[in-house]
Amino acid sequence: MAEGTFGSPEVVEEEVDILLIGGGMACCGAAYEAMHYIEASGADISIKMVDKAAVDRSGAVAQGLSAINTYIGGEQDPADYARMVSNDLMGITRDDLAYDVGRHVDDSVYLFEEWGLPIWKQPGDEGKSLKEGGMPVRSGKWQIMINGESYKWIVAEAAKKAMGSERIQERVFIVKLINDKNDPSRIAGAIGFSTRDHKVYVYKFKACLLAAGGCVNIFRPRSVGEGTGRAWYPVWNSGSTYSMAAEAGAELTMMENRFVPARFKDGYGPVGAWFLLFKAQATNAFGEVYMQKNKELLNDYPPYGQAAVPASCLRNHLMMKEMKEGRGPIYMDTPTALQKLAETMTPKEIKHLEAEAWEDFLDMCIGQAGVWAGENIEPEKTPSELMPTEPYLLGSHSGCCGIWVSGPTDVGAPESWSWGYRSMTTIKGLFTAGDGVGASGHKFSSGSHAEGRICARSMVKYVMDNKDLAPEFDTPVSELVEEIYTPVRTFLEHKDYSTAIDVNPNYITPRMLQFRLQKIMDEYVAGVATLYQTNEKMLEVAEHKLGMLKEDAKKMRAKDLHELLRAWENYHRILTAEAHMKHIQFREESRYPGFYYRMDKNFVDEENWKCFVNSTYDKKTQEWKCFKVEHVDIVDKTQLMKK
Ligand code: SFD
Ligand code: AMP
Repeated sequence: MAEGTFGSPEVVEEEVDILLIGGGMACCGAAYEAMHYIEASGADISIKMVDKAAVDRSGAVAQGLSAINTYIGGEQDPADYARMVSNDLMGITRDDLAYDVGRHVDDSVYLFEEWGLPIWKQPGDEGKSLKEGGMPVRSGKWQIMINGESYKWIVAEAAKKAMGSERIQERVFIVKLINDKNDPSRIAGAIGFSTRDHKVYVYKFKACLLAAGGCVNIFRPRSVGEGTGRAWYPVWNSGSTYSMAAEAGAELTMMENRFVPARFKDGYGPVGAWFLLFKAQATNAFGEVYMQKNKELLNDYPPYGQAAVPASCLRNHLMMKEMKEGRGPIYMDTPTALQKLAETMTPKEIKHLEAEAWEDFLDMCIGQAGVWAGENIEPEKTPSELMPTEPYLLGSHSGCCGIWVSGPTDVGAPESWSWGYRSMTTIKGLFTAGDGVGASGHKFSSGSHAEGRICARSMVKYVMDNKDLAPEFDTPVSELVEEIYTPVRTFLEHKDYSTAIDVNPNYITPRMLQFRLQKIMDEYVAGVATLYQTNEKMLEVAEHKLGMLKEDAKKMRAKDLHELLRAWENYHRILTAEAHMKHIQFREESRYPGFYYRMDKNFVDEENWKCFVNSTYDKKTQEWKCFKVEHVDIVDKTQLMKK
């Protein structure tokens, strides 16, 4: 085949047994574990990993992290963990999935330490690994502190060593999954393009792990103008997981859920270490602690408001009252927290403490340290502003949107929650993990890795059970290539119509289209513009405008490979945004006050809506179907919370 050109890419076709889409925490976990199982099985199973970026620094952990947020340890058990997850997500989670993560997650943390990740230890236990019984420094009940600037590098290295570099393909963006010609409910392949060379890659496989992270940048971000590009969650994760799964016919769940993190303003610095490790308090502009001042608001939301730690959305809800009633800005009172801790410290220890305050951000969110430096903020002297950010869609952090997957069979879950292979979606051969799995949040980095490992086992078993399977594509490759390169053709065909390359009646730039998507979501689907409020009528407008945006999206141009990437990211974002909007429309209550409010149904309705909302998408008719699925508590919640 001749070398590709911009208008005419080379098409590379490959066949493997298992494809891992994504190179983040979940896929790195899967890569490591799969190689063990493949070797142990003695079977000849081929596997490949494909990431749109470079695995060493891709995904949410790209900048590093300063805590591992899920480590069970000896003090509590997986059932406690499932209780916490459920409470934080207002009661609607899959206990079977959370419990399963809970009983596997510590093994991932042991591996991280074995691979060289420095984990803080209690005095006297410095030389002892967690596995040997070393006691970690816990910031909170579930979280442990790490020196994690190189966290992703370390986890990626283990995946690379296990797989071998020849099985890892970087800088290939997967655009579409391909269903099987003989069974539309089975997956047969995926297609994507290189973001460096003029090549389209087509993979045929028996099983696939789709773990391409959550969705960022569907809402207009708070950071605009000179701040554009800053976000809390990784900007590269653009809803590929949810949109590609939906187009393949997989059932989604809880797509109405979102995460609106309270963050240090402008730099998006996470707050966990400040609340939990440094014991700081957040206040309104007058120094009043809103968690105390407004605590009666929690009585509107039993039992989730009554827990020892009220749900994350409710903590936002209490903060937003102050903002709405004009008592902002909101501050993290860093000086008081550091002064209190310093009371019993030597000057050297105080210096160390102040260094840790900076390192928290230098390890995980460098931009926030930049904001501090740029604004002359010394955290021991100056409080920092907090702000609820624009919404993010994710299934692994403090949110739970995602794909409906098959759960474990040994924990007493309803039979309908399990269809044979753990972590398989409702499409045969298509698995997911991490941000991809719906209705089970709070897995974080470690739980996502563990879930990837769980998937690896299932996928190897699936491939071995389906040795004779011969996948066939339901669409000719030439048609798919043509579709993927449409933005390039549009550009080449029309570029000379005008003298300004960005101004042309025949096409729209991906950048402009993204602004339109963000404006629609921000103004009608409960973004920051309306303080996270929407209603039935606003959603109707959003529905109409998103429909028109979908039409115009076909006119996106790509003047180079970078824009081709941006165009398809936008396509994934639009479908994800549409799913989010449809689910909010369907759920006639406000399940997550502080994350979003349907002002026409501004209450939690336990009687009618303590259920999952699932959906399917028909890519031919472009229609969504939302429906209720019964929720069942598997872990006893009556003894919830106060402990
Ligand atoms: O401070 C395609 N997270 C935290 N977890 C913790 O354990 N501790 C913390 O301290 C955490 N905090 C935190 C966290 C994240 C971020 C961004 C910040 C702070 C600033 C959460 C975890 O990082 C998160 O839960 C996991 O990483 C989720 O894992 P996973 O595998 O589901 O997603 P990923 O790691 O982002 O990887 C996605 C991969 O997909 C690739 N990709 N590849 C091919 N084709 C496509 N179309 C693709 N689209 C995406 C990506 O390149 C990437 O490799 S704190 O806030 O609490
Ligand atoms: P964050 O930095 O907000 O992403 O949070 C990191 C971890 O700390 C997550 O497990 C959160 O659930 C937890 N967390 C953050 N803020 C609080 C808080 N005020 N109280 C209890 N847990 C918190």
